[in-house]
Amino acid sequence: MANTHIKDNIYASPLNTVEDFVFDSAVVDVFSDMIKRSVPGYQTIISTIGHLAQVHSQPNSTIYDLGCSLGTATLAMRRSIKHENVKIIAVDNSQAMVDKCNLHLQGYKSPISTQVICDDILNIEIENASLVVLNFTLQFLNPNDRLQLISRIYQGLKPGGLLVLSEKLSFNDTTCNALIDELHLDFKRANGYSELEISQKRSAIENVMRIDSLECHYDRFKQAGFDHFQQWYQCFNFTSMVAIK
Ligand code: GEK
Repeated sequence: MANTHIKDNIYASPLNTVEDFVFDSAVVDVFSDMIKRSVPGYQTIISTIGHLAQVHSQPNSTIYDLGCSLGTATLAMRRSIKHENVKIIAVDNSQAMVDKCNLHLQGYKSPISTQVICDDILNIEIENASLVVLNFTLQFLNPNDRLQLISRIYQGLKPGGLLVLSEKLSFNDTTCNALIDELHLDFKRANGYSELEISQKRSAIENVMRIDSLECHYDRFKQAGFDHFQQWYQCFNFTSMVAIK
């Protein structure tokens, strides 16, 4: 597998103008390093998604990994599923991600049919799903499109089916928000990111990634039709929630 562990130094040198963040080939090359050094608990969340797939996938159903990037969650699920006739559909709208995801998946043998689609997740029909994963993807959608996506996921889930939604959070209390945000920045500093890298990345991503509060996510789950939902993980301002149909 080529180029998977290249160090992220995209924002290490001063830039004249910091453009909006895009998931292009430069990001794809360092993505594995970037996400591990930026998202506290990423590995725990990935392995728990694998475990949830083992326990909650249903025979003769489809699993969706929406915003699959390099396919890390897909791989974790594929390794764990023991049921008959389960297929995985992984979707990302970055062609560079999809190409690398395909390479990544080809590196591991599996009897589970896996389709990687390059498209906007808003265009994907969700049907006969026992598990849908949105692992740090919803935050990149236009806020006006989020409810309709979660509603379509609810409609497409089988009874007992699960949605796993991982997101960066904002907090309504500005004092707490500032403290927890600083804890996250200290996590990035401890992982070797400089002040320049942190501030240039922040400028690049602020128009692209618009984060919601936990209350907003819970309201949206309710509006979409879910009666059962709960955070199962939080570290600083990063959470993973589960909603059950
Ligand atoms: C992981 N889930 O490693 N349609 C399809 N893909 C999209 C869209 C969209 N509208 N918007 C963004 N993306 C992964 C990590 S990364 C999270 C997910 C992060 C894709 C985008 O191209 C990128 O690959 C992914 O969503 C978000 O478990 O970088 O913080």
